[in-house]
Amino acid sequence: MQTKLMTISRFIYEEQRKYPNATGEFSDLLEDIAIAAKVISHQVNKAGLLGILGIYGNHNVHGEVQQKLDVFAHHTFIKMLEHGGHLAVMASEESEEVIHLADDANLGNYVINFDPLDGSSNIDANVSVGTIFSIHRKRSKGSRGTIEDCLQAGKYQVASGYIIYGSSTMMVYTTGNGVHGFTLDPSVGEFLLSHPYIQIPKKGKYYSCNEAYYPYWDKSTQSFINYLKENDVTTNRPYSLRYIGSMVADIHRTLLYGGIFLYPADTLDPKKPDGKLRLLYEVSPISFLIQQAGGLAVDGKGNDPLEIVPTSLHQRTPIIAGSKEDVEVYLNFLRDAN
Ligand code: P6P
Repeated sequence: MQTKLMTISRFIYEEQRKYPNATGEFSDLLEDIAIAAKVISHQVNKAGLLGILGIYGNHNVHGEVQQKLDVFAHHTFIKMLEHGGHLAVMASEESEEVIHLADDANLGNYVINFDPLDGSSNIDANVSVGTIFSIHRKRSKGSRGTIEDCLQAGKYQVASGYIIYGSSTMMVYTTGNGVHGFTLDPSVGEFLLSHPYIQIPKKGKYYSCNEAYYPYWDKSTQSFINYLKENDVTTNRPYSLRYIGSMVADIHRTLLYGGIFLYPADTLDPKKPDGKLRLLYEVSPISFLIQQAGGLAVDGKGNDPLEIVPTSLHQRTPIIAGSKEDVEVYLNFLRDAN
């Protein structure tokens, strides 16, 4: 049965009506994100045609070469959000320090941490990339937010989500009342509700990780991966490996098809003792969303990543996330090892 035709604006408004005291500020912020997503989607989808592929030349805070689209997405997000009057401060993967709003910007009560174009090293190969965002309420006293407003534990998020720029552009987000997916209809320029109340399958048949780093992983993670590859039809093994190397794409498939995504700590690699993914704008928002979809998300010690109190904007955290039963098997291996 066709779900009723509902735009993201209508959906956000209907959700807001459930909260009679809502001012509409949060709704407007979500709408601004959807507009920014359309602008970035338009640019990403024509990237190969405009000669804007290729290396921008600068390096971001992690020493990674900035792709032109990375820079475009970063500036677009800031430009589309800073004058809406809903934000007090922002943090971006592409900026070493927090981003204070323009002097003439109206200030609001929310804070956004975002990865403007995750997976961007794949852009030239036309692989799906994505934007990831995490929203908190401002806690500091002053009207202009501070870095402390960005460094809140993930359990205090009021919303998180991603936009995936793939065969179609989708915006998937949660505000703590389930996970909902909207597909962009380019013919009308609207995000339409296509995946209401997404629930991740209890168990999957895919595992998703970069096995090249297997030698660097702890013993329990190595044993878990070996377990998934053993032949045992009673437990639907061996699993299949699906790894795109673009977190939003790997997570989107895991959310819809089930299975488990892992970016463990590379314990033997001094460059990545806490893995590669960043807590504020990758691990926290994705963990919140996976948990809201009925899945499980843990860090390398089996703890809830949403409990971690961040100490720096770009700190990294291992993440193991996906179908509840698959992550529970991982946790059993972790407990058996300790
Ligand atoms: P590796 C992309 O560069 C990214 O930040 C994530 O999107 C992705 O999950 C990960 O890095 C891939 O890292 O080490 O497998 O290349």
